[in-house]
Amino acid sequence: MTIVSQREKLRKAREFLTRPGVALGVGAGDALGAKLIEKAGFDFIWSSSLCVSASYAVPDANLISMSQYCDTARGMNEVVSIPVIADCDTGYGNANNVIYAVKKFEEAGIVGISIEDKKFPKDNSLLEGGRQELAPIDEFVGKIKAAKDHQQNEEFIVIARVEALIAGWGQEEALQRSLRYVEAGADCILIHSKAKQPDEILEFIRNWNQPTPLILVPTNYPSLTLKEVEKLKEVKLFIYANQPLRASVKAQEALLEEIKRAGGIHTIDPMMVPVSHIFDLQGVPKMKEDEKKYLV
Ligand code: SPV
Ligand code: MG
Repeated sequence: MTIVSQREKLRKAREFLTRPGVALGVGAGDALGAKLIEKAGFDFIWSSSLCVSASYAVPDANLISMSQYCDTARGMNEVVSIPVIADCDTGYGNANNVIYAVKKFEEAGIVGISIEDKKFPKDNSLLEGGRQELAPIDEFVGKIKAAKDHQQNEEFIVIARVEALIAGWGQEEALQRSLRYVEAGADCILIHSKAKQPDEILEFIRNWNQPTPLILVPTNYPSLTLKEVEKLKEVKLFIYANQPLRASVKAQEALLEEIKRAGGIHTIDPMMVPVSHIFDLQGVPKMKEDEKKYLV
């Protein structure tokens, strides 16, 4: 990895919001996952609350602490040269918690945070029967202002994530909330939907006649392709939030089943990468070069 400064990452991330086209991010739950995403050529890492909490095998419901999320995001940032945007749920409490989170995530080299307008503790937005209670608008406006007033780097991005469609409160509510959050200083609006088709998202976008960029997370409506999103000039970031996590669980379950079935590990080579591949991902070649220079 070439070492890229936080300043350069911030600059790159800001560019995503203004340059033509759509920047593509993928969700990670740890540093190794982040590295794979960078290697595959994506534009940025989404430090996903779902993926990070899944790495602890606990529900995505604010059970682990802000420090655990932040340390994980820091670990990702340390091994990639593309920007890391952190999913900070509702900001881990009230506006005081948001102020502290901004300080800690900025110190960790993160280029931006997303906070969502649900009540703390939140439930995952895609959870069937999950608690999708929205916070009062003014309370969330306070959080956005608190974040913007306390960021140290001018380019740091504060994303207001609107959960009105997730909560079933409708387009009007989603639009009204988004406008208030933009007024409060949000740099982008992440408009989330759990509908199985992109219709409600497309309706929202049609009504969005603001210069503030939109962000989409198409997990539940995968029929919306990048090609189609590129035609929607309002959308600047597109996030595949959890697909590598789900693929790796599937791969690991299949492998474990095969080991049990075969009564040994003699059949599973085609299901794995060689250990040398893991060494490469860990940066062993660079360590060996360093050893030649510095070990006597
Ligand atoms: C995440 O990746 O943690 C997200 C997206 O917040 S979602 O799981 O769709 O809520
Ligand atoms: Mg999340």
